[in-house]
Amino acid sequence: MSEPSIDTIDFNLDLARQQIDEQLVRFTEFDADCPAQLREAIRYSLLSPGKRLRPLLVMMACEACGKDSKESLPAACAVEMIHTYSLIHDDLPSMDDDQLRRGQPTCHVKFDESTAILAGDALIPLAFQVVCSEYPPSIATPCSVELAQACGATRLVGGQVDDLAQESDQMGDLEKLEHIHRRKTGALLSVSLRLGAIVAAGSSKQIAALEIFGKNLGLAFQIVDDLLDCRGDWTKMGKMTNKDDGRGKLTYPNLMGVEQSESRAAGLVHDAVESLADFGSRAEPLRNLAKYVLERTH
Ligand code: GRG
Repeated sequence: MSEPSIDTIDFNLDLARQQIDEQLVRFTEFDADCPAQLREAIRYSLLSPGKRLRPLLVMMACEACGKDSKESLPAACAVEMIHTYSLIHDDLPSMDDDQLRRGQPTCHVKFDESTAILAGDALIPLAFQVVCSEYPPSIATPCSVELAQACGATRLVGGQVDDLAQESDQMGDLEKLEHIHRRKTGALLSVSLRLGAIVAAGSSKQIAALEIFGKNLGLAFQIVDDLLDCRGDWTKMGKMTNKDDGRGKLTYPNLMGVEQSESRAAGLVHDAVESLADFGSRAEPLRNLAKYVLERTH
């Protein structure tokens, strides 16, 4: 395959975010059997101004593997649905008990707790419905299996369980911290890349390279998240900051200090970018996104 010109790989972030949001609106129209408040709560959380990092990773991985990113929009939306459910549930009083998310009141504060739980619940089957109804079985089946694994008991949910347990235990080391993050944060970032590659029929070599990219990017993302929490400006973050320290949480800055955390994150992003060497210019958007993860302020 010939290398695309710089014009064809010029990934327009605003346009991609607009395409994602248009599809999220379309997928949450629901028929009259959906109670109005449930529909409102789902849309309130799903369409709120998040960074859309995971759907962008799906689209960029698809582009890197040689297909038009638009083809990966349903898979991209499915990952954002799972991510949004996890945020709604993470914010609940029984978990993180947060009042603010993406710059607005959390779902249970805006509506009520049972509506928030059920809005999160409804997003999970919706994600699989979208994948299975928008793709032929040859794509829908592997995407569904990958997504189910990433959000199941050994990964997203398992990571969350261990993270909650660790809060009351307060003993831990780097190995334990990374084991939690590889599942709680890393699983959805990694599966985003894999889904993009599956939609584009990427080779196993390409998928392996994206896997390394995702692992390094996931940890870097989490280190930056911890750093933003300890020095963050909540008006930029759109959620309360300085929460981790107050609860004696196991974080990178608490374990290795701010400076070492910063250089670890930079090293991981460097390694992530290196892993994409074989993709040529088609992976430029992914490289830029990795650099953004390091520099982000929210
Ligand atoms: C409830 C099963 C379950 C899991 C919750 C997502 C999660 C697991 C917890 C959120 C708490 C947290 C700080 C997680 C680590 C980093 C993270 C996932 C931040 C949120 O992702 P962003 O920054 O959010 O991409 P936006 O709002 O931009 O989409």
